Amino acid sequence: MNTATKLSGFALGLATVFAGAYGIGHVAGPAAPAAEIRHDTTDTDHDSGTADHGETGHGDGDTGDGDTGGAHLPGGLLVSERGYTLQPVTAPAGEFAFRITGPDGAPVTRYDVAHDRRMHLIVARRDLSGFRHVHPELAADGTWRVASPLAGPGVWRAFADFTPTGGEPLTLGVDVTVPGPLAARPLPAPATTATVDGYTVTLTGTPEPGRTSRLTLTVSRAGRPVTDLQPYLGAYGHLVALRQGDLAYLHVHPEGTPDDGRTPAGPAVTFAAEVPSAGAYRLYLDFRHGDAVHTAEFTVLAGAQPAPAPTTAPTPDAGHGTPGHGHS
Ligand SMILES: [Cu+2]
Repeated sequence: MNTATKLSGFALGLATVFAGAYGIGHVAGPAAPAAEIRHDTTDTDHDSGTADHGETGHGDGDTGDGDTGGAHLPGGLLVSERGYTLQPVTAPAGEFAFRITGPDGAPVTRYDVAHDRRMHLIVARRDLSGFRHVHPELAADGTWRVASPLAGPGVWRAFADFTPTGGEPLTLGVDVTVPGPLAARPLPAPATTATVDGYTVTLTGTPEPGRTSRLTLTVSRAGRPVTDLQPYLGAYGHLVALRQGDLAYLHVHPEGTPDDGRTPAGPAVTFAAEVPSAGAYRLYLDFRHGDAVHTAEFTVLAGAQPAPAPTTAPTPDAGHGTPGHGHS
């Protein structure tokens, strides 16, 4: 694929977007805050080795050594990190429950609010279908409970994205199996347009491994730009990216906030995202409009692809109903 051409086209598109965005409000005071707000664990600078150095005092910012090696694990790959462990607990049918145990082995009961909530629970099947982002309730004993977001059989990855009080942001992940017939769901082919709930969302930009890339998502409905997006968890959009193969987790928040006096309420929401490697990713954009939260999904390919995408949707003439055709 001609990556250079794609990227330069992307850059042109962004220039237009930013010119428009900055034209709307006057930027007063100091330079706009660094736009990138991530609470994935790539920021936290803890290696995958011994997890006993919980107070190293790193701030939220990346220390910026810019390495592309394996020193920084993306979030969500570990069930236990820095002494904190994600433990699903038995729950009644229709409910999902878990605890986070801390370095002392006891369930954590104190959390900082991040993006309006103390706990963000994201789930997706291992095949990247079934994405949900929900907010459990904390019981006094440290158990988090929520109506189960696991919509049907499959092997699910559940990500707990949180900040323990006195600690640093952390995303832990655990597999949860829901028994039942397993349906093969190939990763949808890469696309720059998604439709959800009557909205059309267009993606501009391509993530580049190991560096920050701008991704702009533009929302329209019935052919008209949506310019009255509603704030959702303190932003006009939340973007989660999951890497195909291991479900490495990135959670990105957009440039600008609803109350900063310069960020328009759509139709475009721009994110600064960094993916940790080449590969296929599924992007999930949560946005709020009409008093409901909608999720638009995209498959994107980052970096040089070693081969055609490992799984793609069958082409329309690929033989509907041909058993065994799904091997890819
Ligand atoms: Cu959340």
